[in-house]
Amino acid sequence: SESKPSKKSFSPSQLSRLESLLVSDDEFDLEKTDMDFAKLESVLVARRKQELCDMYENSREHMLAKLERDISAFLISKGFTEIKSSILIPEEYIIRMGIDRDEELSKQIFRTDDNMCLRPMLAPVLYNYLARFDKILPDPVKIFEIGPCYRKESDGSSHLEEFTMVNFCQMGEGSTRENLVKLLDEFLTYLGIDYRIEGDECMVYGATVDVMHGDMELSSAVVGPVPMDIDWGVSKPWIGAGFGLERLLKARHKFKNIKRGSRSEFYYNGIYTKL
Ligand code: ATP
Ligand code: 9VF
Ligand code: MG
Repeated sequence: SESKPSKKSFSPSQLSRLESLLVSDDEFDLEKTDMDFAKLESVLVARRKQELCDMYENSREHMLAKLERDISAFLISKGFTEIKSSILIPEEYIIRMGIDRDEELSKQIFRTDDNMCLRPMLAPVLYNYLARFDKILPDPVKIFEIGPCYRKESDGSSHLEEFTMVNFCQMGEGSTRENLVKLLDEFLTYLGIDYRIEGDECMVYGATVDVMHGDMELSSAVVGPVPMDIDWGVSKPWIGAGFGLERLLKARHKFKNIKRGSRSEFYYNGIYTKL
């Protein structure tokens, strides 16, 4: 059998419009379809309107907010205490995390005035909580935070400059690699997301346990202690992991671009809103 010749070639602006409207469940292949632009656009617009109406009728939940609630409920059920700290943090915390001025991540920081910055990660304040709660709460101390983080990024489909991180950590008894891997498995099984674990290296922690979905990193997880603990007043073993929620949504919904699941005025639950 001969392959079907490509019948349609859309203009760049038509292609971009169709790609915005398309979701992963659609059966159309824009390179092979013999439908014309107007027909295809109207089919896709009708589907997306119907999906938004169904959401309005039935669930009314934003997928990013819902994922945050689900992750919170899971971690609370596992004995972790929920933290909400400020998104604006002292710039000094970046240096204390071992990220020197000439380091790549240091160049990605959104600095504000008064030596403050938008947090690029949750770890500094969680360190402070671990040090303080260790004097108050029984061992082990288990805490987590979920919220916006900011990094200047240049590369595309898996990076946002404004994203949502969950970082959970446990300090004290049971802070073993075995328990970390078990918790990661329970977490991803609960979320229904396929993953594999890989060893990696990063400048902040040294060796990391990376959680991958295809070639996308879902999480970097760490088994402490690490040398910088002493700068944060922490002196017990710990385990911790940081996941990007928009990457979890990208994996779960097979989004081509991470923007579909992010804070956005253009996409609602992965659906383009200019219909
Ligand atoms: P990458 O190497 O992919 O840029 P990273 O190793 O710098 O990521 P970490 O510092 O390990 O990222 O952050 C923990 C998690 O936060 C990542 O595994 C990822 O899920 C998420 N994350 C980090 N940066 C971004 C970003 N710019 N946009 C969306 N998610 C991000
Ligand atoms: C792993 C991702 C240093 C004892 C408070 C917990 C962790 C998370 C890595 C994150 C980061 N670390 N973006 O630490 O859980 O910090 O680079 Si704590
Ligand atoms: Mg990483």
